Amino acid sequence: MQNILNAWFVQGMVKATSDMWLKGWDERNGGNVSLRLLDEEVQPFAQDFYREPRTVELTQPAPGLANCWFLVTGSGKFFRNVQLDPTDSLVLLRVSDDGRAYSIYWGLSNGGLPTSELASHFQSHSVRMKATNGGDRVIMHCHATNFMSLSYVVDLNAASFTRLLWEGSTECLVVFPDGVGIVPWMVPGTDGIGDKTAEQMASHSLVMWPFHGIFGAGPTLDETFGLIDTAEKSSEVVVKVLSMGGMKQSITTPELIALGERFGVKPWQAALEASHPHVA
Ligand code: 2HA
Ligand code: ZN
Repeated sequence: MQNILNAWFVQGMVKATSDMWLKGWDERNGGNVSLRLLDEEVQPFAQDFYREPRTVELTQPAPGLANCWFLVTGSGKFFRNVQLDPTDSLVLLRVSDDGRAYSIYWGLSNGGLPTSELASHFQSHSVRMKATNGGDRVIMHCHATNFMSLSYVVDLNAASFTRLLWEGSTECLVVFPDGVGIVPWMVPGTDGIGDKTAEQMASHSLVMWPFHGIFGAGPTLDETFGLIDTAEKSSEVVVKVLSMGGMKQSITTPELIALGERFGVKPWQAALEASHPHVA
């Protein structure tokens, strides 16, 4: 029998959170990650489950996630400490039959609850599961520094912001052809911001929370980390470019179209057509 600490999903979560900490995206208890798991993936570790799982009501029912398993970061836990004590920092939970509650099967060894952003995660999982035919299994939130910096200086318009990031690095259009959605500033940790985030997740794999951070969705921890890393890299380039006085030249619309054709992706039309005020 294998120890759950060696499971690919616990090891993967340790790596993702440690890398995110090292990137400087997750100060203190900033950030949260959830990974949807299949019954056959978790059952081999059932000997490590609590005999009497603790059950907690959801603030908002999630019928679309009934019986789904999730590995989630714990509320108030520091990403820099996940690698030191995964059993305290992470939680393996299962949504109930009726989608109104969840039960804690492993983790949070000193008590506590899953991330305060569970509403945003669950609502986004429901939407992304449908949008990708079950392909997306990860929701990741962090305070990516350059990405959130840009929210103070750009127009908070999803199409023009997407266009700006596509121009900030040639690979961006290929990595996130559906662009970046934006929600208004809202109080975090609420069902309301969860609703708005999930609404954007219907058509974008990335969502900006202005003056706060980013939400990303993807099929694996690696892919979702890479998605956010790519948006953050482009944001860093754009921050440097703006700091040096702005763009003198950039990738053109026909060049963006050619890029999409070469790599077989369909870029978000509104962003292709958008302009942004940053080219000199
Ligand atoms: O978990 O990042 O948005 C702390 C946060 C809240
Ligand atoms: Zn946050």
